Amino acid sequence: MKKSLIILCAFLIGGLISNCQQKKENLTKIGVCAPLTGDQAKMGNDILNGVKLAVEEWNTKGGILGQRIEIATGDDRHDPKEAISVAHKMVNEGVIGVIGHFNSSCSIPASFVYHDASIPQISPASTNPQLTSQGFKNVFRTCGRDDQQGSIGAEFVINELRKKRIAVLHDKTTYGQGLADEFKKNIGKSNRASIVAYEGIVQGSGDYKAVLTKLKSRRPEVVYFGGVYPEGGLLVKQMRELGMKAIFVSGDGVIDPEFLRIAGDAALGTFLSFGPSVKEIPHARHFIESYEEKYGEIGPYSVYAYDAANILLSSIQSAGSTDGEKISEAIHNIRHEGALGTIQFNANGDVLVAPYIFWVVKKIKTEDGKEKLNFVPYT
Ligand code: ABU
Repeated sequence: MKKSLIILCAFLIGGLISNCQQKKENLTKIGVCAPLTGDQAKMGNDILNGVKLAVEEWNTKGGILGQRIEIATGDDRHDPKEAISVAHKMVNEGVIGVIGHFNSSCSIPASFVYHDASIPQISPASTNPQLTSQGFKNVFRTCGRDDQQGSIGAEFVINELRKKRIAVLHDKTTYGQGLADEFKKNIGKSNRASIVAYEGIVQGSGDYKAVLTKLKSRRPEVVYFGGVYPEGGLLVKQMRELGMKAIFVSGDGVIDPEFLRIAGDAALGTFLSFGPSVKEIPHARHFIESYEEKYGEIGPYSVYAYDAANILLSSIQSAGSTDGEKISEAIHNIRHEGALGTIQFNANGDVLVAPYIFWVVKKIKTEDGKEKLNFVPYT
């Protein structure tokens, strides 16, 4: 009796294991890596939601290569060391492609891990030029680059704002300092404006009044900041508290509703470079309706993540394989008609077209007659 009970248990456990394995074999995993907790979690979760939407749509249509698609998440907390651990976790979990990371300081070190494992990596948001300058055939991005962004920033300050005394601040990260340096380099090419201060701040320190007081003494007309919205919001708020009237100009890392929440009315008149409004892109209608219905307000990089996920999945489909090298080759050859319009990649993995415009913070009237701060395309 005891012996037959043991045999029955072994049979049941064996069956369960085999069933689990079978289920796993019927799954294709893709990774999403970004800061999913902490002060940049808003951007990370915008990216995750963009990928989730694409995956849900593919699964509704039957998945990929006859398998259901599952997302493996990696929270790098915008820490480069954590990003490397997360990348190894992705490899161990058997993902066949990664959408991520958000921060250039995470995407770049993680790219070595994905490269060694031949896993395609598409960042929706990492704009530092180095990411696609390493000769890695498996690395791509759907966003633009900071050499473009720094150059149009300088052009805007000189020719549109017509300001001459420029202070530059950065957050000492790969993205923030890289963008600030590109901007500074391009200001330096002109004889119509000069850099009156160049300083680094510490991410997360919260109190920037000492460095801002130093800047104030140089009487800048513009403060250009390379960094992300938690610090951007505090900087402009503290500038106004110190009575600084200089125009605050920054890039794509700052353009998030969280910046407006942190800065409040101090954000008024701030200029930020980013891509054109997704609401103006005819191809984006389906994305906008589906995203808003499922996840609410669209984040700045949600659509870049949605297109990145669709590019990865379409490339797996066209490669007819989960082999990383074959998928990367398919991504290089793709002409993707996505929510952002047509996306194709050059040999380095950069998009062929990445338009930038400037946005300004204004108060707009809401449907219920109230006023709220918002980003408006600058014309
Ligand atoms: N490009 C905006 C911030 C993300 C990064 O490149 O670090």
